[in-house]
Amino acid sequence: MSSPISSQRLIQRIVNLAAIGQDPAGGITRPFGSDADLRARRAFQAEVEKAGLAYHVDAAGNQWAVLAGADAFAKMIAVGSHLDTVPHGGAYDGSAGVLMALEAIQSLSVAGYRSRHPLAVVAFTGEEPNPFGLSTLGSRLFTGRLEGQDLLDYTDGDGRSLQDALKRVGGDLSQCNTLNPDRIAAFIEPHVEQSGRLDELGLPVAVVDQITGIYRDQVTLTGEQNHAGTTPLAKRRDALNAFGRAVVGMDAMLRDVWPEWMVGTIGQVRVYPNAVNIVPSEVTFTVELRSTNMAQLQRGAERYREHLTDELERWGIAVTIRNLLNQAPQPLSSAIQKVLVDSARARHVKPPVLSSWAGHDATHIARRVPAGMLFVRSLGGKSHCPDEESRPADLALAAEIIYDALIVLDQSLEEVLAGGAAI
Ligand code: HGY
Ligand code: MN
Ligand code: MN
Repeated sequence: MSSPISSQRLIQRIVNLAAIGQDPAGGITRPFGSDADLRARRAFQAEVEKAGLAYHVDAAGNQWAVLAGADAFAKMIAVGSHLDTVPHGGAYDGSAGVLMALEAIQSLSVAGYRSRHPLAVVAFTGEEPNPFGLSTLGSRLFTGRLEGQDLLDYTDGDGRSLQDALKRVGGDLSQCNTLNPDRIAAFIEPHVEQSGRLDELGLPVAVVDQITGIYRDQVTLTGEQNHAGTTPLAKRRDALNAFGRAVVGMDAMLRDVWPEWMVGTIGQVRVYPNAVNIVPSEVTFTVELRSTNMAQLQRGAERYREHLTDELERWGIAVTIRNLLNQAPQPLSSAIQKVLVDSARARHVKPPVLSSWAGHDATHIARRVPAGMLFVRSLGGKSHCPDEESRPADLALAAEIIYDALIVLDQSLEEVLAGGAAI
């Protein structure tokens, strides 16, 4: 199937967006609510308007670019991802998905395709962890997994209000109860793979069958602040020393019990008072576990919690644990997987079906709407780092597959969704 996808336009947009939020310390830092986030949103809006699509922002701050459909009663078919980044992140996570979606829908418009359904590009608000401690914010508000009313008093560590941050990008927590995911009939999230499986297989794209579960805690270890020279080893209650035991204990548990089934990360640490000649009295850190098996995820969480408490309380360290997230793995629509596989095959590519060990907005959308994901090869399997890279030809191919899949969904949505499985 031919298409007017412009690889050059797609790559130029990725390059332009990557210039926003460049961090002098490395990579791109564009968290939700930052000036860089605001600038990226404006740049996306400008591209949407240039492409001739109708633009609006919903109460969750999600940005929508819509190509109108012929049937006034037909539900929308949406494609997209997110524009925010992790600290010191790369140019492809999220952004490439939004821009592949824009390229596909703009190309349908350029080709004069008259769709029955409205076709929409969506850029969800704040997919990555942010200072408010709420990742996948836009998709959770959109699907009612988070209630805007419950978050009106929410602030970040510096006392800035979530409502103010959301209003700055055109949203409003008090209006989120008007959001209605049922006006969407199907959703596809194109995304870079972020791991090295496709690169190792020498394949450009994959179709995703499920998205990992994610469990997150914030842990505080409290010992006692004292003089680094005058406090004998036997009398110390050193919170940082205890933290070291916690790290080694969690790593040993993961390697012994679940080498294939679970990964775990301690990614954020704060030490108090963090001075060269003081025994540290407090360490706060995050623990994250991921598994595609919910029972394993729960067992892993229980085991690390037990280990931490048993091991560290013996050393006179108080352990406080606050759960931040306990998100189940999410299967994706087998009907949409099939459309994506068939569309790839029509372009002479046989995509493998892979599970995602990264989290995505599609997790939340899939709970309400038939949803699928298309992965694009990440070179060297690098992500959440400045070295993230995908080939222009792979990205353009993925945009073509999305282009074709949108036509199939638009023309035969009911049959596709009724057809279900069998890839
Ligand atoms: O953390 C994640 O897996 C995602 O990249 N937000
Ligand atoms: Mn990410
Ligand atoms: Mn992402």
